[in-house]
Amino acid sequence: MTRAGSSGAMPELNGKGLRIGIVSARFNDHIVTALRDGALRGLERCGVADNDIVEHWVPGAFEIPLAAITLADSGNFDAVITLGAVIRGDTAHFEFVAGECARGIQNAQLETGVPVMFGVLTVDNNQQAVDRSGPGIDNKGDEAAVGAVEMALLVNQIKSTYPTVE
Ligand code: INI
Repeated sequence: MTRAGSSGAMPELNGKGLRIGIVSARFNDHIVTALRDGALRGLERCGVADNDIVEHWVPGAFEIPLAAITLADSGNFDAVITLGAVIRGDTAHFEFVAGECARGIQNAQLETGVPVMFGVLTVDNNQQAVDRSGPGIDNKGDEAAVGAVEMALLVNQIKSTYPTVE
């Protein structure tokens, strides 16, 4: 039987014309810079133009949600990618920083209807962060970027297929 909609297979992603915002947290910037490089590689692979990418930095992961929801709410972006690294060994308030960051990012996409990707590492130690921010495909920034393109295309397709009924 043929049904409308997408299949479970990974779709061909053409990000040409998509406008993408990136919010990166400076805390643990040796890791976050590698996530950001991965995100840019992922976007380039998907055909997103350099000119269509806007980057903003915030002090730490706790500040990511406000910047992300402000970008998403502006109407200028098809998706927002958030990047950060919360490392348990570095902080006694890991649960608060990581939890509020994740909650705020989910809230940002649900409140605005714009995909906001969670490219924030929440790990026990520096080595786990290094392992997830490598120069190849093992990079959560790259993964978030490809996910941003997939979600932006999906949301745009759903909106154009099923325009809001007044
Ligand atoms: N911010 C991070 O992005 N990662 C961390 O590991 C971290 N630690 O360890 O505390 C961290 N803290 C700062 C926090 O995000 C805020 O910037 C700060 O509390 C000011 O609001």
